[in-house]
Amino acid sequence: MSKKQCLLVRYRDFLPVTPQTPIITIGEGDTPLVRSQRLEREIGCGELYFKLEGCNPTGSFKDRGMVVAVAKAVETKNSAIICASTGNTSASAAAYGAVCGLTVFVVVPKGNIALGKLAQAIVYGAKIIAINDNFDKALELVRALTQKHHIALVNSLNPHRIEGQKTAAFEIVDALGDAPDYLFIPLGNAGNITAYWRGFVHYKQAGKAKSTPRMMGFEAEGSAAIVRGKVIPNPKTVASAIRIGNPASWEKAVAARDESGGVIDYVTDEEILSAYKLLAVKEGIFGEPASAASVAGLIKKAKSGTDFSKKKVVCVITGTGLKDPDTALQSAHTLPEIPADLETIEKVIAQG
Ligand code: AN7
Repeated sequence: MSKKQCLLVRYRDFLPVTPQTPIITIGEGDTPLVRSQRLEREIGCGELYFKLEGCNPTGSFKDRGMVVAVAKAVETKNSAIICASTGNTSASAAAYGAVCGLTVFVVVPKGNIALGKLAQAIVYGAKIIAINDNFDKALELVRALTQKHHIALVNSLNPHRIEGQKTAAFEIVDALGDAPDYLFIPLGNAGNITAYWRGFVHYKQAGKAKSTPRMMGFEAEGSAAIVRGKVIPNPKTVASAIRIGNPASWEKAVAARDESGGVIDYVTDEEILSAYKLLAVKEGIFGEPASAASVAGLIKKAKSGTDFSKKKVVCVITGTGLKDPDTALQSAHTLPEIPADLETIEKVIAQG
C-alpha cells in the first residue's frame, strides 16, 4: 500500500504554501472517484463517476479548503478563527482549529443546521453562536466582526479556502488522465464551483490536462438566487447546506459557467430527495441531501434531452448522509417490533 503525502505537501506547487506555513493534516483529500454501477446505464452516460467528498475527515469537501485557511491563519499569528455556516464549514473549522489549538467561533442559523454537523462542532470544542436568522445574515455579521477584530475569517470569502478546494479538480484529472466532459456540483454559497473551475483551469495551464469540463451548478429551487438573478431573502429547501439566498461568490460562479460553456440551474426538493434515495439504493452511496443536487441536476438535464451517451460525467457528492439523520429518518416507515424467535423472523424473510 502506498502512503500518500498530505494535501498541503502533495499540491504545494499549486497552493499558497511557504516555508513558514505549518504543514497540518487530519487526512483530508485523496477521496475516492468511483465509477457508477447502475445509474450510468439508467441515465445514459458514457461514463459516470462520483467524487466522494464525504470521505474527508469531517465528512465534507470543506476540509480541503479549511486545511489551507487554518494553516495560513496560524502562519499569520491568529489565535482565533470564525465562520458563518449552514453546518459543514463549522464542523471543518472546528476540527482544524482544534488541531492547531485555536479558538473557534461558529455562527449558525438556529435550528437550521443538520444534527450531525452541530454534534461535530460541539465535540470539537467550538464556541457556537446560534442566531435567530439565516446563513446570509450570519455571513454578514462575521464579515463585519472580522473587520473590527483580529480573528481570521474562514468562510470561502477567504481566498485560501478556494485554493485548497481546487485540489479536488486536480484529483479528478489525476484519476481520469484528463478532465471529464461535464462536472455536476451543488451550489450554495458558490465557493466550490469557483474552486473546481480554478483547479481545472490551473491544471490545464500547467499541462496536466488537455481540456476543461463544462461546469454544471445546481441550486435548490427555493434558494435559487443565481438562476433567478436576485437575492432570495428567505431561502427554503430540504437541503439545509445550500439554503443560501445571497451567494458570496455569485459573480465567480457565473464566470465559471460562462467560461466553461456550462449551466447554472435549479432542482426542486422533490428532485433532490429522489436523487438522494437513488444514490443510496442504486449505488450504495449515502450523501447528504445537498450533495444529491448534483445527481438531481444530471437526471434533469438527461430527461430534458442533453445527450450524455458518449460523455464522461463526474458528480461531486459533497458531504456524507450521516450528517443529516433527520432527513434520512423522515422517509422511514415505522419499524414494527418483532418477537425474537426464529420462526417469526423466517416468516418476515419469506415475504421478501
Ligand atoms: C454538503 O457549510 O455553505 O457552493 O456553511 O455543505 O461552496 O457553498 C456549505 C455548503 C454543497 C455548497 N454541499 O457549496 C457551509 C456551507 C454541501 C455543503 C455546499 C455546501 P458552496
